[in-house]
Amino acid sequence: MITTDLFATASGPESGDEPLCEGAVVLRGFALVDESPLLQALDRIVAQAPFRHLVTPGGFRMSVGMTNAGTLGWVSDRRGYRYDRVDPDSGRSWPSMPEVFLGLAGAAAAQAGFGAFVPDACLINRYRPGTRLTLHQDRNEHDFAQPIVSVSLGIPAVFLFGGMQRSDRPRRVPLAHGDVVVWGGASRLRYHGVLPLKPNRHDVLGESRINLTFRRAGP
Ligand code: MD6
Ligand code: FE
Repeated sequence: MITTDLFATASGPESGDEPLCEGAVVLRGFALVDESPLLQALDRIVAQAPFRHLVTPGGFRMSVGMTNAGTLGWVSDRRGYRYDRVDPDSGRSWPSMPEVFLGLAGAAAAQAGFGAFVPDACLINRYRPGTRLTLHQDRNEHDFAQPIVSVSLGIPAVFLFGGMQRSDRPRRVPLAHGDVVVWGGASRLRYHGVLPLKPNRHDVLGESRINLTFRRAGP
């Protein structure tokens, strides 16, 4: 049978999609089509709001470097985790959400079956070889009916995809440059993390992995 898939990018699943669980899917290479505008937008954001190592409420400095774009940014300090309109390092608003970010996040969410996703926050994580992210839940957002769209750039990492309890043994999901994970519905509150990165180098991003996580944080 001959089929033409003219509207495949509009929404709905495609054959290269890898379901992880109900509500979670890996879209292999989905961000590659936007690679250079994404990287340019990232440079602009980092020039205005450089990566920094936040302190957890327990007093530990995070090994992941973080910054944000959008009206709300995720922050951590001795008082707790929260979203804030203001970058605590500069006292100014976070850099605005680039159009290419909004378009990519909306298209990925639609392909995963979550329509009308308009993120107001993009948390940007930078990992170096050896950097890890311990198992956690994302629960500082207002509405858990909204998915999260996670874009991997740079050197590869192994994503840990766990259950509803921290003690549930996680699956290991390799993520490469351009891969996108969409995460919502029944999976929205699953524990997850990132194994320590192996030494590696990416042509454009050097010895780093950049993860963009798009959220609808506010109402
Ligand atoms: C990372 N990602 O991949 C960290 N959270 O660097 C996350 O913590 C995350 O990728 C919620 C949903 C998707 C994610
Ligand atoms: Fe997370």
